[in-house]
Amino acid sequence: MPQFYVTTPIYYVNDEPHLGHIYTTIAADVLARYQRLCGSDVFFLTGVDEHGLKVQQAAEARGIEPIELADQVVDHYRKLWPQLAITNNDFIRTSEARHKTAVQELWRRLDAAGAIYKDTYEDWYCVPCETYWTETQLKDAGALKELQCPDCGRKIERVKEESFFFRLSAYQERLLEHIRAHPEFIAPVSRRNEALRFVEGGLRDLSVSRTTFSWGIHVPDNPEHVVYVWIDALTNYLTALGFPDGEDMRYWPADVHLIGKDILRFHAVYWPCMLMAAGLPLPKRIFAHGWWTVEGEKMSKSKGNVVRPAELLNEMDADIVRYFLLREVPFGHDGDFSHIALKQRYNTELANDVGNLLNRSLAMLQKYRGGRLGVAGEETAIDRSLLAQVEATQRGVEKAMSQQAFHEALEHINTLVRFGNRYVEENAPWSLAKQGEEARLDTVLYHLVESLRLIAMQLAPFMPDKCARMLTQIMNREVNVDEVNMREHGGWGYLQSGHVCAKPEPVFPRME
Ligand code: ME8
Repeated sequence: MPQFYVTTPIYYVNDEPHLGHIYTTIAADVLARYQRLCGSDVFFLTGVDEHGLKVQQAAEARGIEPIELADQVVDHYRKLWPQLAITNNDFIRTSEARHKTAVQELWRRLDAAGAIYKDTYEDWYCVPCETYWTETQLKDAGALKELQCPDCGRKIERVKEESFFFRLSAYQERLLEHIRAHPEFIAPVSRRNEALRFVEGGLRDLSVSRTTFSWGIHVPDNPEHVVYVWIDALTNYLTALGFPDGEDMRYWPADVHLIGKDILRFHAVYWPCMLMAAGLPLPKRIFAHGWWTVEGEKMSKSKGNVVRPAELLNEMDADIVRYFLLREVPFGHDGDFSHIALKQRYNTELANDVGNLLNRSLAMLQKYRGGRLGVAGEETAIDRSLLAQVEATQRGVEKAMSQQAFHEALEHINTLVRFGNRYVEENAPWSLAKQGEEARLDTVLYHLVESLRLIAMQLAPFMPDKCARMLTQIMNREVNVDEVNMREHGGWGYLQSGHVCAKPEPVFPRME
């Protein structure tokens, strides 16, 4: 059975879940569900990043211990994911014992490979980004005078301490070769170019330990030094598989790390170099998605416009959020979240197109045949076109999903849905009924219902609950989408003549 390992970033526990967090996690869930549908053995990982100065400071500001803050935020994540129909196989917390084992083991390997050395560090540090900056980098970014972080614009601070360093510079050439030889390694292309430019600009050894705070994992046999939070965080992708010798290590290397564009450098530069140093295979792909604005504005706490998932879920079904986020914006681009756009997408593509096709098809089947499918007779040109369209959709979706082009997958499905509605108009089953063309009527109704079944299957990774309801009406029994799979159910002709469908019930009522 093919294996598929997909990950999300692990989210900092200094903030409650927001739109950005659910975006990556929903995308990862759709990939995981799609791969399961296609028969892969899937490992889907998400979790939280609990260590580092940023979390320590957030806890101090609340007058609690970092672990208490983490426990609170973890609770929210654990409650949220099922509400969004997220089917992660594991949820990692970096405060867990298994993670300490993995981080320290990775450290030992880096050390044994000669990739770690001790030196003194004096530089600038951005706490919100947990990123170091040299004076040259600040000067180049025009940020030296104001002492602002070139990435986030917030205040940076001077740090001077003894530190362990990772010989990042030693892996520069190998990394360049790897990126050049594997065009699919970093996506989309704009991010691949960005990573290439960064590496070509020269890699500087990376400070990978801190002595000025304690909230983290200490360096093996060296309790004064805490492992740099990004080294700690990135290792989570191995921890969950039981690194170093757990059975689930068979899922490594990851098929895709989904991340946001702001954390590209850590995943596309630091992480591969660490893995090379440790003698581990590199992930097959790193996909960096874009950022959402909200009603045209940057999302920020100070503006008070942060989209909180709990509020969204009060207003609408999780499936609608899932559909909108992956349909509205090509994955990899920035986009804008607006209630008007969401309502428009929903009403046109789901209520009008999918909902209408389902309702009218099942309603006609009820009206003319009491819900019972007849024998599909001789095929005409338009039937063959519909079948060709079904097959083209399945192929198109497969290709799009292999590239994380969710919006394209959905466009393929929507094209088929629109074709289905045209098929209804052109065949006018109501006229066939009136004229007593019984055989043709049976053929047309069969084609409609069988297409709908396959449409629901293709849409199921995106909208598991809505599609379960579609399939339940079509199959006339409770359908668990997790048990549906392409091999058994993905071919045309699964529905047999004589099968009785349920009465239609609206799955996509119009949004007012
Ligand atoms: O970066 N639109 O955690 P994090 C889209 N702990 N995505 C957004 C967004 C927006 N407006 N705002 C934030 C971390 N994000 C680290 C990761 S992984 C080993 C460690 C995304 O909680 C952002 O791009 O700050 C990032 O991918 C994710 O939220 C997590 O951010």
